[in-house]
Amino acid sequence: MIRSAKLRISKSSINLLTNKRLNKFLPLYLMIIKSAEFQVSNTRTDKLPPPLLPEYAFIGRSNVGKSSLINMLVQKKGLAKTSQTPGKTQLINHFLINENWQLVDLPGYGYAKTSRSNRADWEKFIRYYLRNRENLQCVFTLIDSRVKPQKLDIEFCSWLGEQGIPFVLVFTKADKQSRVKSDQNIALFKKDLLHIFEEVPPLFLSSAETQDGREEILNFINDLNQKFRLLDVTE
Ligand SMILES: Nc1nc2c(ncn2[C@@H]2O[C@H](COP(=O)(O)OP(=O)(O)OP(=O)(O)O)[C@@H](O)[C@H]2O)c(=O)[nH]1
Ligand SMILES: [Mg+2]
Repeated sequence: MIRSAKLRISKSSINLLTNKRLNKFLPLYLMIIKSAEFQVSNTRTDKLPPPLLPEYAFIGRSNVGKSSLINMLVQKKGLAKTSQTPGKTQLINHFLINENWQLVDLPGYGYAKTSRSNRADWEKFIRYYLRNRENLQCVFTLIDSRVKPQKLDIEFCSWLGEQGIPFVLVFTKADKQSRVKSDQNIALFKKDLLHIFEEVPPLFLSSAETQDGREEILNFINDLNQKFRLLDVTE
């Protein structure tokens, strides 16, 4: 049994962020995005930007909406390339936000048209990045809110937990069905995770269309940014 998603933030702040009732009493100041720039694309982990700024990686099945969510968060359409065809993002793409933190768009997993050896390469490369990136503060694991829990997603969360990699869940494309339907799928997903984890990580419901979830996700990132210390990296 994996204890928790081991977030490097205090438990109380997780509760505040995820408890809707308490949220009402939080001073809601939204992080302002002043700049969002493409930095670099990589197929190799030894060419990544130096690990000096807090970093957040977006991962999930092909087509789940990783690139769209990044664009929605920073309000810059076309910054991360999106496509109706799965498998668009093939590289590790770094974006510099407000000149003091980084978003990372990762290739999707479970892309059926990729050959088995390509998939194996993907696995090695991405898993190496996730395990070894010193400044990675949190992995945003995206799940399609329209579907029932998928084995691949659960296995991936389980692997993150085993590795002690901090992660949260973002259920995407909320605009595509009713809130009730999304909530049902989220509840099923939580139930499956509770077979593996003692508690579920923080989760968000989002839509790149309606911008739902933007405020909550940016507040969450802002909170972790405040806690980032370069010392953590060099220790
Ligand atoms: N209605 C709706 N469509 C979305 C949303 N998010 C993404 N899409 C659409 O879903 C498709 C895939 O979006 P992407 O952002 O490219 O997905 P991705 O996860 O980056 O895909 P890969 O890079 O191929 O792994 C595009 O046609 C998007 O317009 C959303 O919240 N609502
Ligand atoms: Mg993409």
